[in-house]
Amino acid sequence: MKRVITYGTFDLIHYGHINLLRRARALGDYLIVGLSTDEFNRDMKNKQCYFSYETRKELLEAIRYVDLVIPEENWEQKRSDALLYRVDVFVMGDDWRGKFDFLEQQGVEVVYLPRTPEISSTRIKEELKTIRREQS
Ligand code: C2G
Repeated sequence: MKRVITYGTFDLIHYGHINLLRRARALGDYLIVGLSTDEFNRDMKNKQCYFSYETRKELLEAIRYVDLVIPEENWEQKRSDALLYRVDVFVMGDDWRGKFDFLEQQGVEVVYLPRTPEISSTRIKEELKTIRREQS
């Protein structure tokens, strides 16, 4: 069984996330998602999520490409996660290109996939704010 892992915040799940998860899963037989906790987002990623960790986890677990969701609590856990979950392939969008190549030293294949253009959680939030302003 080829085990794949990826990490992210996955707030306001959109087709860019789904495109990433589908391609990641296609690289193996089992996909693990390291989901950024609310604390990690707030303290280390400077991200204010719309949905809580529990809700974001529930949404991810409903996606056919996702087999397991684990908490991402810090930047350093990728090495130990790769060992603990016997990961073969690590996947991220190419906005992270080069940032996690160190995992190759422990025999993990590192793959950066092209991001889906245009869409982002930030853009969705901005456009919703505009709609709300126009309606008020
Ligand atoms: N993504 C994508 N296309 C988009 C938006 C996101 O391919 N239009 C990918 C990102 O490249 C990432 C994944 O979807 O691989 C999750 O995106 P985010 O939730 O924004 O995750 P990020 O904040 O990049 O956190 O330790 C790694 C970090 O937790 C990654």
